[in-house]
Amino acid sequence: MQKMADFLTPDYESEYLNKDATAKDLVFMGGRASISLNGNWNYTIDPYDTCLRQKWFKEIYKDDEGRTLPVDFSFDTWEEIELPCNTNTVKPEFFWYEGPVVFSKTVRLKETDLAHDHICLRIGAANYKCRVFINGQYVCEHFGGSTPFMYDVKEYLKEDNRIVLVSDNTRNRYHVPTENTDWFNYNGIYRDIELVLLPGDYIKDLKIALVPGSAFKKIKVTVRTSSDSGVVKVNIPELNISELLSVHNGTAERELDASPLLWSPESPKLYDVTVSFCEDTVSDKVGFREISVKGNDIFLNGEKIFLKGISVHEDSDATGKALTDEERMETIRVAKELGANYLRLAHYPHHENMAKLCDKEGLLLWEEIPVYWAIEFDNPDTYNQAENQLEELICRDYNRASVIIWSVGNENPDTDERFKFMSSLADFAHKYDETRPVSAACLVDGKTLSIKDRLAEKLDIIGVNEYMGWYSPNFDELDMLFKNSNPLKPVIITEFGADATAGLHGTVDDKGTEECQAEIYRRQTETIKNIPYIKGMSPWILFDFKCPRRTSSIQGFYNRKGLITSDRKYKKPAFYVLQKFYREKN
Ligand code: GCB
Repeated sequence: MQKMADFLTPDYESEYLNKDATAKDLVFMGGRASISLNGNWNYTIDPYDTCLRQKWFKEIYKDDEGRTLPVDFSFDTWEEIELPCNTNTVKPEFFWYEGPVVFSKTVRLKETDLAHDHICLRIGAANYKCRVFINGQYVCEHFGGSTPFMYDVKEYLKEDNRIVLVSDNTRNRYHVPTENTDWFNYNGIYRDIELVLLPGDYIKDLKIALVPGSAFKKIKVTVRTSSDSGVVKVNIPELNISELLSVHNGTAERELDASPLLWSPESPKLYDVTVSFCEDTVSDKVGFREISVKGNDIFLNGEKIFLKGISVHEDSDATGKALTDEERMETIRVAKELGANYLRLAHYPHHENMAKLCDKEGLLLWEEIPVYWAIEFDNPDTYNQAENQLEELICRDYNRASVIIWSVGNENPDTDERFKFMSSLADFAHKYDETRPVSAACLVDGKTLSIKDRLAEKLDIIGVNEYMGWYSPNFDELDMLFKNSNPLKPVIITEFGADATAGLHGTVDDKGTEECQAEIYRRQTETIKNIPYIKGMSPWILFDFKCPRRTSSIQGFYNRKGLITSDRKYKKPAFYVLQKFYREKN
């Protein structure tokens, strides 16, 4: 009967929409014990969402009278897949697959594991919706394809467990991002999966940073705890800091006197920080630096800085979005070879290790949430998804010195609904993090050919995407754009660029050739260098990347605006034009 009912219930999804894992469920991760669930899982694509419709996770193999029923799944004999990964990259026939994928794993836990008061499932990222089932029960869902989620699953666990995950990358108008993007919508569970073991009283969150305007002499520590009161111990041995802070209403907060060596790209000094509360201890490696904005300038540690950057997607021919640390290090190395001190991580939160590696290697970062192009700005649910992703991102990366700017979106139409939506996000970012400027990559105002966007009043730094010489063929408009503008805040040219197919040659006027791309970089940099209010740039983009919208015979489903080919092997001539510009900028 149950199987009869499932296809008679069109609204099968509604019962899974009531238990969201949100930013409020995230727990600080540094130095924590956990059980990795990476590795082999059984899986199937499930194009008709039958796992949710028929409730496969309940594993009903017999009817009430003990007779064997036919089933449409076989958790333990499905093919194996090694998670994390993008399902699209494991088989050529899955490349264009968009829809639910079901993963199953049996997990044996020791008595000592189960003795922990809290056991949280943490998934670094699953695109876009992910539903979790443990031992036949629905546990939670998460919306948002690039931020981590966590949920206390202790009550569902026993010694032998079956965990079923359903991730679904079906694009949807009301999601963030929406249906239409200029990048590939990879499927699957593509960042780490783990069970995090926590004691009864534990540290929920640790934020630590230099106090803005304290002449680099004060460090503010904020610790949120699971219980209302108690004492938190903060240790930074290299700074001779060992302090006890009392917890009131679940928060301990203090400004500590200190004179740390300041973190910068030239000297990325990190300090070991340890915080304890009851039986719980967490740790982090933290750099102390101040990023600020005044007039048209950006300051790092009180000194004016020009952000010599390049934009990057999280995409690789080999691994899709499930990049390895080696690939991330390669990106950092190549950016440094380019002469960059800064990366724009476009257009969504990249893996948390990227910011950790940039902390260590000394690169500044712009981090962004995928409020991209025209999304449903008038939909409160869409807003909640965007704000939750922003909170998850800030919560994850607050302690990363490399991260200097939060971006609340990219190229959005200047409508009233969008103004309200993105103003609220900017206000949220300011409230949640008082130490970092907020920005967004805005469109040029086509009517006045100037930098003019109502959102600018809510931003500390104005990002501008302009494609003079490419989408706007008249290059002379670039001069006019800058002459027509008088921004009262620093401007970063968050994008300019041009496609170039490696090996395609012609004159500088032949679109798509290496020569044309190099010429556009030459003219752009020549113009930008004379504009006093431009304080940084992140041209589009370091590597060619996969993109379903790009179907011409020379694109072949790739956006070819990279300075380097997607296999990361060939540097186009524009790479060297930008390298020369950045070297001379010193
Ligand atoms: C843009 C977008 C970026 C695209 C790029 C392009 O303005 O922000 O996501 O990939 O242009 O190549 O058209």
